[in-house]
Amino acid sequence: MEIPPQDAVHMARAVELAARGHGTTSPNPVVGCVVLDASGQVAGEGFHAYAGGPHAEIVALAQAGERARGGTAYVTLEPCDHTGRTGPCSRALLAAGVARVVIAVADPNPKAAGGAARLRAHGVSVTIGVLAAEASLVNEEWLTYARLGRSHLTWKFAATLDGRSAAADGTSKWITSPEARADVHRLRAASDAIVAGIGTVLADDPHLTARPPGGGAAVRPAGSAGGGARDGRKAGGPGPLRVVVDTRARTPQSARVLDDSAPTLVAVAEDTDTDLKADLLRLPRHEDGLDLDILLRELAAREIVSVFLEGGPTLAGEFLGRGLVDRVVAYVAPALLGSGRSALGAAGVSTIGEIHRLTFDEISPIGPDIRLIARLAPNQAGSSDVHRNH
Ligand code: AOF
Ligand code: ZN
Repeated sequence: MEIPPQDAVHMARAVELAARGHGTTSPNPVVGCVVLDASGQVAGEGFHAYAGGPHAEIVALAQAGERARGGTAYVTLEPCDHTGRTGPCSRALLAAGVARVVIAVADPNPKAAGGAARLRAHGVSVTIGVLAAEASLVNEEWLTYARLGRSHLTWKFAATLDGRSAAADGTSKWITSPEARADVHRLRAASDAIVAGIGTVLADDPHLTARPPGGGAAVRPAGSAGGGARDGRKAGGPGPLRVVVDTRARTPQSARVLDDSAPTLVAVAEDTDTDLKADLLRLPRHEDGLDLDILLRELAAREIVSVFLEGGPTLAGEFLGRGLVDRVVAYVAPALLGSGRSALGAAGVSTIGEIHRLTFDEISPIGPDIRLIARLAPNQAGSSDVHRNH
């Protein structure tokens, strides 16, 4: 079948609309929709803004009204066929009399999938796969969560040009600029959880809260064309969940991460004996630490779609070595140390053939520093047809 050239134009607009939901839709996907009338004029646009709110298709159809009849709908994710928090979009598209539906990515959520089949069964012409790569990138976090049944993980670090995150004596304050640190707070605010290891908690006593300048612009790094400044995820809520990876429960009761500014989970080994007063998540052991794959599955079960991993190098190396890092955000300062701790600890590489290769998505100046965003090869951590259990 010949794909009309305007399909790419309208789907690109739908991807742009989807990006407006970044940081606020969790645990739902970001989705955008454009509806054309029968003559090919844009009649309605919409995006999904928050879980429980109307789906993108419903917003666009409401704007189009009667003009949708005989028209075409472009959607970045297959229309749902289920009644969840809201009703099925497949039926809404049928009721509106839309003649053609163009979809970028099929819905991996088994509860909601089936919209394309229902539309076809009712005589609607359905095209799937237009701008699938772009639509996958914009919805990367949710697709990882829905396909693999684990949270999507972004590892962030700050380092000197020679890749060091602390000086020889362990001091590490302010390697990067205030602008870079403000940017980190924006990325934290757009995440569902912030994870750190016990080493970082003992060394730095961080709050691990999101304190974005101006109170909460959730801006996502990659593929975020048109991603706008919106209120932070779960606006008005307590902010991202804080998670400490702490096999032997060494978190001091007085640690800032246990204050009441946001909820906190302390992940400890199943067999750790402790009287720490905190929400404990008991996990099986794996080698010297915890089973991090199970950690990300447990977080997904709590509807944590996106995880922001900060500190320290040992924990980052373990996640990377287990194939659990999806995206890397590096803040690199124009400074040199020559000695001191490197940003990344052992990551399962003993010979050059085992190197972790990434591709750069974005290179941007942030104040005097640069921010590099890179990703691991897609689906390196698992097969794309593993479905999440709801
Ligand atoms: C969205 N927004 O625009 C579309 C979605 O709980 P519900 O009723 O909001 O349904 C959520 C599921 O619906 C979601 O996991 C996805 O599979 C499907 N499509 N979801 O949140 C949208 N089109
Ligand atoms: Zn829907």
